[in-house]
Amino acid sequence: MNYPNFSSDCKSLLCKHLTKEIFEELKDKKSRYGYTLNRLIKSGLENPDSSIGVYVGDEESYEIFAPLLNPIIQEYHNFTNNHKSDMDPNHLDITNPDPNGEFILSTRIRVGRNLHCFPLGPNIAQRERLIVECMVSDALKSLDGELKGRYYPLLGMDKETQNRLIKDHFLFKEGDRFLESAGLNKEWPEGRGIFHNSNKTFLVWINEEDQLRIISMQKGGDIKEVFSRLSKAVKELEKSLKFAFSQRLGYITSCPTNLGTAMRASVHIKLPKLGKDMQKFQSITQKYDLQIRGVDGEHSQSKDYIYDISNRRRLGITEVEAVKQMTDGVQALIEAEKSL
Ligand code: ADP
Ligand code: ILO
Repeated sequence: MNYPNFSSDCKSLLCKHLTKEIFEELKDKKSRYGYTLNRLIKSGLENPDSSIGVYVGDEESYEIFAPLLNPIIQEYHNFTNNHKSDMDPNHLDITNPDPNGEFILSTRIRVGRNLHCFPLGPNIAQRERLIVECMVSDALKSLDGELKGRYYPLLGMDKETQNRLIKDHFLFKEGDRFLESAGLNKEWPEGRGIFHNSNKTFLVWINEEDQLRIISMQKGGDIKEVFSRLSKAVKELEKSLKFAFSQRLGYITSCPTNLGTAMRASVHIKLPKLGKDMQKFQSITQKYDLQIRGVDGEHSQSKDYIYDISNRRRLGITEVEAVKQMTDGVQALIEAEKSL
């Protein structure tokens, strides 16, 4: 493998941080599960419009390829060391930023998790993926009360049901080209699926970008209630599943942007006036370190001035702090919208 030919307009953190020296240092390294530099950077090379450009195949690769990954982690999270966790909803001092339901359509908080002792999705074998599906769907059977639900494998799900779940924002999309290049779509749809309770306020995606995406969501802006449900569910699942975690990087995920809390707390919010003044809009999101996504998730466009607003940073910040920061930012956006 030769040093890649990055185009001059490449903006990914991969092309910024993969110097010739680092490339030479890492090009022949391999993790115990067989992950290589070639595979680490494949998605970024095949998708030159990537913003990050790497997917990690196992926990050990975060150490082996640290000369490339650490600067990427540092730049994305502004932090590299010693994750702190706090998922105690009693520590979350917030109120609903939109009590009259004028702006916030829905709230969703998810965390990514992967099982200890397994390679991550980009490097998992077909059989191992099936074992993960079995272990996680079994663990989910023990949930009761509000969290009680059923697992629906993607294999065998009819297209109409699948498309409706995607359209209603409950299920992951199919055929993401970034994940495809990283090897995350291999043997699709086998081993993938969704668990949810009857009113779809608690959901778990199995074997998408991470082995678990644990999700709490509901209509409106009661962010604390959404967080409390998520916190309870994670605690329950930890009784039967051991998640990959390191003191330095927090919860281990296949994309370095998700390390640490692995949490993305978002609202879908309608902001027609701010949507016409992107400079003002972005000055507020930058101040609170928030990310603006389209209404159908990452790499989608906003429709009817509805935006997905979430915390950008996940490492070096606790879960409670991330949710608080998102809530404060959303409050500021609502005030700005009202003042226009
Ligand atoms: P993730 O959050 O898991 O990183 P995406 O950005 O692709 O991934 O979002 C996944 C799905 O969740 C998409 O359908 C998206 O529209 C939906 N979603 C995200 N935030 C909210 C929200 N606050 N309310 C309703 N749906 C949401
Ligand atoms: N690999 C894509 C997406 C990066 C961040 N999003 C995730 C983790 N889904 C890119 O480099 O733009």
